Amino acid sequence: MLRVLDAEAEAHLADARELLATLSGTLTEFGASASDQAALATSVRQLDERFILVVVGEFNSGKSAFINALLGQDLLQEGVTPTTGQIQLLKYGATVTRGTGPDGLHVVTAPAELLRDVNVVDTPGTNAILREHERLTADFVPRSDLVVFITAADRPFTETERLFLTAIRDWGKKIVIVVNKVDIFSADSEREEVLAFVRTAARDLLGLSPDVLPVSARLAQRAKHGEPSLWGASRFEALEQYLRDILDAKGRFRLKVANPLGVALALTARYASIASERLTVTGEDRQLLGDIERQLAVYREDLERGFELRMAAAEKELADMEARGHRFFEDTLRIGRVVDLLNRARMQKEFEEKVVADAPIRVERRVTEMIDWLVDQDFRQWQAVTSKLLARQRQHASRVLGAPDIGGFHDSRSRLMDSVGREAQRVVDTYDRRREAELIADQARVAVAASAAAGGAAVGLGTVVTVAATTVAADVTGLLLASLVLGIGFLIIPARRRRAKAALEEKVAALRVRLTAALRSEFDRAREQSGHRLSDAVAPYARFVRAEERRWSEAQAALERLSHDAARLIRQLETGPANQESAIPNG
Ligand SMILES: Nc1nc2c(ncn2[C@@H]2O[C@H](COP(=O)(O)OP(=O)(O)OP(=O)(O)O)[C@@H](O)[C@H]2O)c(=O)[nH]1
Ligand SMILES: [Mg+2]
Repeated sequence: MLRVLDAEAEAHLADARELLATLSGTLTEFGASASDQAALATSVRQLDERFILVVVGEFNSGKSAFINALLGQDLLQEGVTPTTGQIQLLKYGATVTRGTGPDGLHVVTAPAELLRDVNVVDTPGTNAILREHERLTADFVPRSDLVVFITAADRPFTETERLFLTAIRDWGKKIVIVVNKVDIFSADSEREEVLAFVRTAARDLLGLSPDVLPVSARLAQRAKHGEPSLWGASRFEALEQYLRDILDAKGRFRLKVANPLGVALALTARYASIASERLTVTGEDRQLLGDIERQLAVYREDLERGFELRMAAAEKELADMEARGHRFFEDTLRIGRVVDLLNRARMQKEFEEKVVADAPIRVERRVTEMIDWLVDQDFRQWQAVTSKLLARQRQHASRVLGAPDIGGFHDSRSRLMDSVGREAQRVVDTYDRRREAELIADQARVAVAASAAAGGAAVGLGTVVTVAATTVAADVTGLLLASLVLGIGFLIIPARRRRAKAALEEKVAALRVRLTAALRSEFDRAREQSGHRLSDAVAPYARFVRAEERRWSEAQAALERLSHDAARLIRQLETGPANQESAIPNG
């Protein structure tokens, strides 16, 4: 059970426990891996357990020999080849016993003073051949309160040791480096050279300067077993003093509480980086959605401009017809042609041939072109959106390959993108431009005919134009006839001509208004529909991106707060109550 030294220490402990509980909740909420959650839970549980000092380092560096020397007993097997194959937990006992603990660890008990306050753990050495040994050790590190890292003076700081230190440094453990086997040096300068080398390497690797202590475990063992003269050369006195200093009740409290906080720091950093990776993804997704949105806006503008142009072409056909009408009236409505004028049927036929001519067909063709173009534009939009979605999916898929998918984010995201992309692709694949065009054309015809008061029947556009134009012919010729019959033709012909032209202008203008209005409203409707269909298609993806973005930025903020609090608590522990208050005796 962790000894609480005073009220302030108690407060720190309570703060730490609260923070750890909050972090645990946050990790659960964001789907942290089971092993990370277990690591946190273990480190919290450890607050109530005995202090654990773990000895790690490359095989043959003398870890077992170091522990034997420290405890003054030959408890552990030593050897020149990889020797320790299991985690060995050493704890206090009145006699030496060996057995297996409930968690499968080898447990050795011994009557050694140090073991009254501290459990010591010997670990299999790290090296490139026995990966399994290394994993056992790495897995055990989160459970420790203090890590004694042993490197051999004859092979100081090997590559494996560097890699191992890198792997464990994020757990935020206090690490002490021991350079063992310093008895191999014949000159002090050689030893100092190695120590300087190890200090620099450790600082480069850990970003801080851990304590580095030189010892000879072999000489210390011999000193404790009847050759006291070797004690000085073993340099063990300084090491034992160092351990006594940091492992008194205050020191143990500090390290104990700092330990789960270190784990908390490591986990908050890990998940903050996951959150920021998620936010990068959702940020890019949002950019893509913005791209699509902008593209749709440009598309709408293009449609608008294109519509105006195409509408102008249709109107030009009407204007041409009007111009032909003017010429016709100029040529026809004159005194010399009075006899012709009296033949109403002939006049009308001539008007239709010369003025109306192929205007209905041409207008109809223009409108058909317009609709085809509209449908084509719609199709292109689908293609563009689809290819954007597919490209994003490919780009992303290649990046997340093999990365752990915390909370199933990538999984559900790619499933969603898949279905959205597939749906868009399906639209593209089955897009029937002919049919789409016919639908719009039909509706346009109905609209034009209805506005032309043609009884709502779906007559062709050409028919509408024909009807309008021939009504002009009928009206004009009808008026003329009446005047001519009265015998005052020569007086009224110029006036009639003017009126005929005006009537034609009026009719054509009315026709133009009807045509434009009907086509405009049909066009607007088709455009809206196409826009909606496209945005509906990407809507689920957009919703997902918004929700995930919110979720992960909340996670990021929560983790940042927790990390900040953990760092503050660790600082307080370092400078806080344990330094001011009187120590309570060990027990
Ligand atoms: N010269 C010298 N040799 C030592 C010293 N300490 C240990 N050795 C020797 O180094 C070899 C390895 O020692 P161990 O204690 O078995 O090393 P270990 O780190 O536990 O090795 P593994 O269990 O295989 O990981 C043994 O032959 C020890 O006798 C020392 O201080 N000086
Ligand atoms: Mg060993």
